Amino acid sequence: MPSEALYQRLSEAIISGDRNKLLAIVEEALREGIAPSDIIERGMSPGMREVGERFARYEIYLPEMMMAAEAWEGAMKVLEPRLLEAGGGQKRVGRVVLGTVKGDIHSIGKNIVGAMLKMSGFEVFDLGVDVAASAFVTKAEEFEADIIAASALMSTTIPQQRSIIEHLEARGVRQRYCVLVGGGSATQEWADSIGADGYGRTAGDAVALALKAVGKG
Ligand code: B12
Repeated sequence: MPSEALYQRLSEAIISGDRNKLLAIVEEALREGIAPSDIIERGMSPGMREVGERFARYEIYLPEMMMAAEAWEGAMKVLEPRLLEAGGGQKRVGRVVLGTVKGDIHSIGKNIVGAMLKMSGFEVFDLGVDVAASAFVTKAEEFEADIIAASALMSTTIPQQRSIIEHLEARGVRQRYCVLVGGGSATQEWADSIGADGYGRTAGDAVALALKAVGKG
């Protein structure tokens, strides 16, 4: 079956929140030789975007959005090890502290960014979700990170990305770290306005920016 049709079916399975169906299509796509990153970015992500749009139009509600997220997480149990395998044997290129900002529990995009960074040879310390700005900074110092990567999906939580930069400035260590921002609410303009070092629309962008930050891009 051509890949486009498979991407379409992956997207539909996310929209319907059907975990078993999604898993079956993911297995099929892997058998067809489609790369795990394409299954995620070209198949599942457009489905999840559509879920968000339907939620915003009140066509679906929180339970449907949760089912879509659960289906996604089920598929990632199969896909994440494959992603890491694809990058196997990479030399350690740098260290990243990653998290979703305070007040925000969206983890899916952050987890993909983490998996893709690991696949590209980064050591990643994932702080999880709902992470205080100060915790990003404390962990970056402890972990001797090169990069702080912060995800924010809501208009109410995006100011937390600026707080991270303010905390770095207050501790006099702003220049020591490359700060990358992303997630549904972030834009390039936003990143520029808060003095971040980079904005990425996709996990692929996150990797490209991170490699550039450690002089490997
Ligand atoms: C799934 C989902 C949920 C799930 C999350 C499950 C989980 N484990 O993550 C659940 C059901 C729990 C949920 C809850 C809520 N949600 Co919600 N959710 C979504 C949805 C549909 C998809 C998000 C997602 O996973 N997308 C797929 C991933 C792959 O995309 P992504 O996160 O954008 O990440 C990619 C890029 O942005 C980038 N990236 C991400 N992070 C980073 C970081 C860096 C450094 C870089 C460089 C790049 C990068 O790379 C990723 C891969 O390409 C979005 C809609 C949307 N379009 O975003 C709404 C959405 C984010 N949610 C929304 C809302 C309102 C809520 C709730 C408040 C609902 C409620 N009434 O309770 C709660 C929030 C609770 C909280 N305090 O956080 C709104 C936010 C509105 C706004 N603009 O402020 C949205 C936009 C829906 C909408 N259109 O209204 N949600």
